Amino acid sequence: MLNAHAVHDPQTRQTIVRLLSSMGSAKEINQYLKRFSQLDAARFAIVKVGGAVLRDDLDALVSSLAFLQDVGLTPIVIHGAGPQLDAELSAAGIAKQTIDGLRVTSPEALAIVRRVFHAQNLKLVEALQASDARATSIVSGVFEADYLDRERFGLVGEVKRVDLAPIQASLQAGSIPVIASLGETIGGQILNVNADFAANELVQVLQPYKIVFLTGTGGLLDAEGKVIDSINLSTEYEHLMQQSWIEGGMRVKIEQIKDLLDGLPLASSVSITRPAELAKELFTHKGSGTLVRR
Ligand code: X2W
Repeated sequence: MLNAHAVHDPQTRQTIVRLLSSMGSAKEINQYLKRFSQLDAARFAIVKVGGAVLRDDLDALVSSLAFLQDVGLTPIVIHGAGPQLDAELSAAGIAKQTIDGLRVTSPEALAIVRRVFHAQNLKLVEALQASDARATSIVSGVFEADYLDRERFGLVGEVKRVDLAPIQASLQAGSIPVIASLGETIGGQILNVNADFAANELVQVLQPYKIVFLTGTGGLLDAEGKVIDSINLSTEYEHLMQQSWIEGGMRVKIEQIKDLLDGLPLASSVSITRPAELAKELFTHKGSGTLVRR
């Protein structure tokens, strides 16, 4: 299934190039459009959106995603809700406890986790629809999970299997699948799944061309706090990991991206950028955030 029928129409293509002309040359934009339009719909892009982006940058997120749909490309969106969960759980008097960055989730907390995930999912879907984009809310039926370690984490899931049916149905209708990172056991118990982990599982199954992490920082930052343009893991990984300025969180992130890319075709790449710069990152050589290749 080709997803980019609109991109094949010369008039649409001209309009797109005009819209993007402030970002790059017509030649390069056309090159990218052509490449993306030749991919199977499910293999174009997986876009991970953190809860902080849903809170702080919803308008830019919605217009960037709607723009992709206008040009005939349908990204798969998976989102978290970390800061919203912090706020709602704290309001309910539930103290935050994390182990290795994962939220220990009691039955009492899970009820709130579910409610918040559903609310955040609907917020994004409704905002997309209000911008005339087609989007489908998917809050269950994708991630079959098992308890990560019930003793330590409580109701936290580790993804065991990904069911693509709901995603494929949405893509076939030309609608952006908007997926919450909730899992369920075979027995039907809902579990809290870290959104980066869930995104990585989706990536392994779908093997997309582009993996995009949308963040507020706009990329990985160097010692001076400037966005690093690109990282070529095959030549730079060892050197980069020896740098003293790479602190813990960033080190983990780079390791995770390396693991992710190791399982993908060489042509696939990871981009970390901010919502407003998504098109620039996808359609120009220069890009906007940090591009990581292997
Ligand atoms: C995460 C799920 C939300 C998430 C949590 O409870 O915070 C676990 O830690 P962001 O905004 O993408 O960080 N789950 C088990 O990952 O959201």
